Amino acid sequence: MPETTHVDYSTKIPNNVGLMDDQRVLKALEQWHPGYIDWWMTMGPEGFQTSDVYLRTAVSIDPKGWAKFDYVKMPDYRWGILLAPRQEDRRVNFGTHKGEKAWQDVPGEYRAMLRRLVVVQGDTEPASVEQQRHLGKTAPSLYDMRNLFQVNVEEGRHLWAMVYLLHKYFGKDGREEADALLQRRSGDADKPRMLGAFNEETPDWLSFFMFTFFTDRDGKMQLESLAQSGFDPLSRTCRFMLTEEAHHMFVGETGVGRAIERTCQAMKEAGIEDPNDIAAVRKLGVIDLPTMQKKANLHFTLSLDLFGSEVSTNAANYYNSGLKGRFQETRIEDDHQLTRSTYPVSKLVDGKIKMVDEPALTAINMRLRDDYVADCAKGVERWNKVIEKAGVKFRLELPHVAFHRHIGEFANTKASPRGEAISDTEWAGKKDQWLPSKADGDFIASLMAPCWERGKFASWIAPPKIGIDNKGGDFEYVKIHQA
Ligand code: BYC
Repeated sequence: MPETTHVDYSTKIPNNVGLMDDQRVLKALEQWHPGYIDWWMTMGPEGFQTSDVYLRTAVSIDPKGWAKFDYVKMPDYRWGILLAPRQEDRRVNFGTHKGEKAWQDVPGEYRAMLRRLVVVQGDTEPASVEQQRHLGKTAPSLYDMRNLFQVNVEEGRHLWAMVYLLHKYFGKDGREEADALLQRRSGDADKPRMLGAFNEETPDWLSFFMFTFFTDRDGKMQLESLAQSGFDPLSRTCRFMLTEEAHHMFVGETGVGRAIERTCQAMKEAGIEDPNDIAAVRKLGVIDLPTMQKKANLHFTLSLDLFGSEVSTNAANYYNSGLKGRFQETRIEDDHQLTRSTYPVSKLVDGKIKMVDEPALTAINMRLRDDYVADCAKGVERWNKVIEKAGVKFRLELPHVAFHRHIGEFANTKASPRGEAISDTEWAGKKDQWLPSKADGDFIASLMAPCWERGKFASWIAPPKIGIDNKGGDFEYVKIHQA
C-alpha cells in the first residue's frame, strides 16, 4: 500500500507508510513489538490493563475525522505509524541548505546529529508514561482517568513514531537505539531517562495537570521545531504528533482550571475572602491558590530546563544543517540563515540578570524558550480569568526564568521568582514559600482519594464544561476491571 491519508489496519502495526511493501522495516518493527508490549504491561498504567477505556484511535490522518472513539483495553490499542501527507516539492527552509529539495533520506554528514534528535525526542515519550503510571488509582473521576489513559496511549504511539524513523533510516544502530528506549527508566539512578524533567516524580493529579500544561507544551514547541526539519520523514511524523499533543495540553489547562474553579467556588461558599488563609481553605477539601502557584513554579522551571542552554552550539549546528528550525520558521521574516543577526539573551552579568545580544544562530534555544514562555503566559491568563470571574483577589504568575534552574546560564545561581539574585542562605530560608514543600505534598496527597462513580468528581476539582466526544455527564468513560 502506498503512503496515503488512510491507515492500513490489516497489518499488526497500523500505518499509512506502506509497511506491507517494506518487509525489512515491517519485520524489524514486528520484532520490537513484543518488547514494547512487555514494557507497556510492566511500566504502563498500573492496575487498569484489563479495563475498557473509551479511547480515540486515529483511523485517518486528515485533519477532520481522524479520531474514532470506542472502548478499548489499553494493551489492545492499535499503536501505529502515522505520518502527515507528503507535501509536493517541499524544500529545506533554513540553514546552509536553504532552498534545496527536502531530504527523503538521511544526509550522511548529519546522521549522528539527526539520530540524537530522534532518540532524545523518543526517550521523553515512554518516560512520561512511566512517570504517570500510578495515577489511575487516585483518579478524581472516570472522565479524568480516561484522559490520563488517552494521553498515555498516545505517548506510546509517539514512541512508535520515533522508533519507526530509527528502524527505517538508521540501520543497525537505529535498531539498537530503539531497543535502548525500552531499557531506560524514569528516575532510575543507573539507567535514567535522558532529560531532567522526565526523571522527576508525578506524585499527584495536580502535578499531572501542571505537567501536561507546561511539559507537554515544551513537547509542542520542540515538535514544531522538528516539524520544520529538512529531513522530510521527521517533519511529517512531528506534524501528525502535534495534532495529538493539542489534546494533552487541553487536559492540563482544563485540569488546573477546574481545580482553580472548585477552590474559588468553595472559598466563596464558605465566605473566605483571603486566598492566603491557607489553613481555612484547606479545611474545605480544596487546594489553596498559593500552593497551585508553587506547583506552577516547579513545573514551569523544570520545563524551561528542557530547552537546553540559552547559548548553544548544538542548537546552532542543528539549525545550520537544516535539521531543527525555529517555532513557525516559515512565518518569520528574515534570511532564515541568521549569519549576521543577533538575539537578546538573559545572562548573569556582575551578579545582575541582564539582556545581552548574542549571535542569533547560537541563541536558537533562547528564542524557542521565549516563544514557549509567551505561550505559557497566555494559558496562565486564562486561569486568572477563572479566578477573576469567581471574584477572588489572587493572580497566578510565571516566575522569572532565572528562578530554580538546573540547565544553562542560571544553573548555578540562586534567584527569587522575581529574578533577584539571592544568597544560598536566603534561598534555603525561602525555598518552601516558592516551591511545593513536603507539607504541601502531604496535603495534596491527602485529597487524592479515588472518585470512580459515574458522573461524580473528587472534592477538589470541578466537572468539565463538556464531556469527551460530547458524552453526557454520567458517561462511563472507563469500565473498571482492576488487574
Ligand atoms: N536535561 O547545547 P545544550 C516532549 C544536555 S518534550 C539533561 O545546552 P541542546 C514530551 C544536552 O543533551 C520535547 N540534559 O542543549 C513532553 C547536551 O548533551 P550532549 C522533547 C540536557 O543540545 C511531555 C548538553 O546538555 N524533545 O516531547 O541545544 C510528555 C548541552 O546541551 C538538558 C526534544 O527535546 C536537560 N534538560 O538542547 C511527553 C527535541 N538540556 O549532547 C513528551 C530534541 C540539555 O553534550 N532535543 N542537556 O551529550 C533537542 O532538540 C535537544 O536535545 C535539547 C537540548 C533541546 C533537549
